[in-house]
Amino acid sequence: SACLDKLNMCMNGKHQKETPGKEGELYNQCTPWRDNACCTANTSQGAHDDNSYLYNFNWNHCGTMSDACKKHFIQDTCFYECSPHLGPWIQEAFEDWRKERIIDVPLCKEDCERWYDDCKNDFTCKQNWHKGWNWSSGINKCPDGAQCQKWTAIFPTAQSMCELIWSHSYKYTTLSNSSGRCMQLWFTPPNPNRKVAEYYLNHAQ
Ligand code: FOL
Repeated sequence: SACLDKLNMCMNGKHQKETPGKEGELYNQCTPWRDNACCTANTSQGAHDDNSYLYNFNWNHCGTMSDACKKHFIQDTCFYECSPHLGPWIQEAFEDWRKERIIDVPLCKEDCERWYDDCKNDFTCKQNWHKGWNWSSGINKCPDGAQCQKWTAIFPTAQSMCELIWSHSYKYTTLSNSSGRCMQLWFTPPNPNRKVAEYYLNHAQ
């Protein structure tokens, strides 16, 4: 394979492109990545759909997810699928549906706190949304024994949500957007995350 540029690469997940590059028409919340993206236009569209073809994932597994909450999951999907600057946190995954995953990406406090705040009146039945669902209908439903509960009963803190929901894709930090030491889900171009990746690449984690 080509020489690996850890500051500009795509993870070998399920939908990411092989190499990052310009995309003319990314959809809605994914548009900030269009200058340099690991997602295609189709993937960016899918990021906005309920039960989308990406993972058939059902956000509404405990009643309809609020729009305020859902917008953060859409942004997380854009970040996960489109980011070309995750190199320092990419590791081998031992799952059937992807070869690589991200671990402990330092997430800016603002992004995690607002995400939690906008979801705290919603409901869910599980802490880890990667594993253990009932897929018998084709989309994920709560498995036997997992009751729908208030968000705050499942995730007592913003940190628990950000770290546990995608099995430690993210690490909670108390760093703010302006620190240049944490990754932002929400930004206006140019993508501020390249410099953050550069920093962590040069500083042992
Ligand atoms: N966002 C972030 N930030 N990190 C991620 O790792 C991530 N992953 C997804 C979406 N956004 C993300 C993908 N989500 C299954 C469930 C969720 C999912 C992908 C796949 C799923 O099929 N779960 C099965 C187990 C599959 C297996 O591990 O073999 C299950 O038991 O529910």
